[in-house]
Amino acid sequence: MDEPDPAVTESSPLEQDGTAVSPSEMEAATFGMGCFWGPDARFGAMEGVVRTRVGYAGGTTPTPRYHALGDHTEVVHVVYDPETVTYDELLEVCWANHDWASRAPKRQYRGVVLAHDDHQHEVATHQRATLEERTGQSVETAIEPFDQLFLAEDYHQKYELRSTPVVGDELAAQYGDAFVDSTVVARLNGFVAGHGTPTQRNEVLASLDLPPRLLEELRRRF
Ligand code: MHO
Repeated sequence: MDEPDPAVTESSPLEQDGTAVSPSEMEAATFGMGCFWGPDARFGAMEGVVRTRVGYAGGTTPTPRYHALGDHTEVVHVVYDPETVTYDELLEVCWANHDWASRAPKRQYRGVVLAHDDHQHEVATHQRATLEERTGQSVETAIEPFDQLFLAEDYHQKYELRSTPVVGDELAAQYGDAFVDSTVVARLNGFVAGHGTPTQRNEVLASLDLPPRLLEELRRRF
């Protein structure tokens, strides 16, 4: 599969002020940070992130699956609005949330920044150098050009939310195919994992058109 087109969002994502963001203004970022469930939730809760997906990348094996990864690595693929969140900020989150100082025993879990363009490559290289200077430790995380993303199986997408009792199944049913790509679902996935602020949570909950009982259940999980 080719790199997912950032234009394939479930609908025009809304900014805080309610103005729609044009998909053409979106950018994508891809990081390998160990098991992809955690990063999916962490980035999903961030303002400016409009979509998260987990998948396999960074290798050459033609059609990786979870149980036949070949030389690929688990990654999170993030689509974001650069006017709200910068690549620099996403990268900071990447360094802060994976073990960049060690080489993972399995390639499946290696740390890798897959740069989508020269700018991302430069920013990542610069941040890596700064990190090494600041800590005196050498960074084992690789910086490589992004090639393509192979979408992971459905049960890995928004794993934290999907595995939350009752609400996971109900939301998956409510959203259907939009579950994986939805901005709101990405946020909820982050919130059930403990990310986000009370203000963010309330805003998202207030925007949801869901049965009151489901809203109440969700609220209990944050
Ligand atoms: N097997 C590990 C990681 C899963 S991850 C999608 C676990 O169950 O926590 O590689």
